[in-house]
Amino acid sequence: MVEKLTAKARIAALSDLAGWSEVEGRDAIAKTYRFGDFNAAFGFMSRVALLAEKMDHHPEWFNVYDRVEVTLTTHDAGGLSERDIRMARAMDRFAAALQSVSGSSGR
Ligand code: H2B
Repeated sequence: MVEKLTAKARIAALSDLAGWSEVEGRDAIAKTYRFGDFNAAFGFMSRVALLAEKMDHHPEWFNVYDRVEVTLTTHDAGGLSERDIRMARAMDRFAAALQSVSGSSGR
C-alpha cells in the first residue's frame, strides 16, 4: 500500500519542483510542458510511458501537438505520494533533455 505524503513531506517536495502546481479540488499536482513539435512531445511521452510501466505508476495526461498537460496523483492512496514526486522529477529530466535538443522554451 502506498502512503500519502505527510503535510511536511509534501511542502518540502513541492518547494523542490519547478513549474508544478497543486490542482484545485483534488490532492494532485499538474504541469504543462511545451516542446518544439509533436515529435519531441511524443518522444517525451514515450520515455514517460516506459518509466510508468516500470514504476507501475501512471500519469493522467493530455496532448495536443507540442503540448503535454500532466496531472500526477496516486489513485491507490487517494492523493499525492512519493511516487508522484519521483515521477515529476523524472519527467522534468526527460523534458529538459528533449527541450534542449528542440530549442523549445519549455513553458
Ligand atoms: N498509477 C497511479 N497514478 N496511481 C495508482 O494508484 C496506480 C497507478 N496504481 N498505476 C497502479 C497502476 C495499480 O492500479 C496497479 C494494479 O498496480
